[in-house]
Amino acid sequence: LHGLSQDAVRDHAAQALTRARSRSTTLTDAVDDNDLVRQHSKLMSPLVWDLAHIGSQEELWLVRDVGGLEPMRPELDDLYDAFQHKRADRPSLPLLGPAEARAYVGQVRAKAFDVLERVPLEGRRLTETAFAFGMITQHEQQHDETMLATHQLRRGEPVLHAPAAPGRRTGKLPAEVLVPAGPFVMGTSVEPWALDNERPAHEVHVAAFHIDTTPVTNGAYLEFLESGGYEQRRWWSDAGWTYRTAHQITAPRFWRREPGGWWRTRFGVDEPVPADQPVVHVSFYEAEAYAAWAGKRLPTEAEWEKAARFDPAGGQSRRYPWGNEDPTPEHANLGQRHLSPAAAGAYPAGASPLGVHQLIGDVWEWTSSDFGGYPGFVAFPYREYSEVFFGPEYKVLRGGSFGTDAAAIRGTFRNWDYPIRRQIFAGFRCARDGAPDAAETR
Ligand code: AVJ
Ligand code: FE
Repeated sequence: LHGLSQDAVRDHAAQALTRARSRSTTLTDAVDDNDLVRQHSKLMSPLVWDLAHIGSQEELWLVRDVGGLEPMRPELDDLYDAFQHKRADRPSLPLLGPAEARAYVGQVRAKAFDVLERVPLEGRRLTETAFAFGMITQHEQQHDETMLATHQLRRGEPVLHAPAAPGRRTGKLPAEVLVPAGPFVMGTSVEPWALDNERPAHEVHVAAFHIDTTPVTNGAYLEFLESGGYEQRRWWSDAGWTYRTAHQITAPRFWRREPGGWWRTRFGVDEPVPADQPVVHVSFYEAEAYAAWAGKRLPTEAEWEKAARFDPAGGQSRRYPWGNEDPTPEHANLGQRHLSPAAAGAYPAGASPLGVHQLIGDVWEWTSSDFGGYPGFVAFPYREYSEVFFGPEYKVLRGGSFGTDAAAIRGTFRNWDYPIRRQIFAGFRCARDGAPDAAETR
């Protein structure tokens, strides 16, 4: 960051914001005004709420905080504060209509660009300003993934279109990879756009473990399902069994059994469940049950990050499995370029040095870890970003999905959700303990 000219920093920030806005526009222009204001699921906000909320956060952090400008629409602060109103209650608020919301986000963006033009980008101001613009870019991209999940819950004809995700581009891969015991550096203190919960960098000792080379595919998951996995109590945790019984969960969300086999609905398209793609729309509890059935377990968050970042050659932690360069379309299925996960083995260029594939992109991966702060955690810029969610109710997900933009994912990025959630683009991979090393157990 400090090696770049001020103009380069401004250009990068402006381009990232523009890319996020083009995504928000695609997602909100794809449907008519009725669909924009409607609540497609109690789990989600109306799309028009997400849109104006994106603008409201941008006004708060870029226009008022960084720019020091007067509030544009102070009466909107409460309406679009996610902590004031539950998602289920948002449709009954006096929200901006579609045309007003579009005008508002456009006005905010124009002011944010004025701020970016004139704010001095030197010393500490450089780091702080670059972070604020990065935070708002990621915030918009995160809501774009949320809006994509709303599209998946919407009924009706397909309105989003994209080329099919690639098939396998490797030979047959080994089922698992061994990650050797030893320390690695988890988290980051230097990544400019890293959020508070990814900080600081700290050394973690991880015992040897095996991890699946790819996320668990639909084909593998179907073996669990067809063998009666959903009916057999022994694979499920107590909480998982209570959940699957109370909600009568018998398959991943959006799947249905037809005489000829399993079908799914994906953004309005009905299609046979593709055996070679990672399973998506499963809860943490289903992931946990599958892993038990397979004689394995879910990876801890530290194991997942070591698999994704550890380079045995230098012992250093990489930004991404493939190295330090930002993701390209060859590395990972990100950015809503495809509207589904890609086949296992579709991204050989994105594999880690140890040979673990598709850690970034395709599906968010459930880990066994509760969401919490790293040693030395400091809430920034506000406790409500992550600290208020720390605790056992939330499980950590890693790696991003086909719906996540490259700007909002990296090896250190941490997502979290309730273990019952299935509308997010979540799948998983399994792990198991490695043989204890003689030198380790002495
Ligand atoms: C990190 C995805 C859990 O959507 O609740 C959006 C991101 N924070 N606006 C969420 C977020 C504030 C957050 N997740
Ligand atoms: Fe938000």
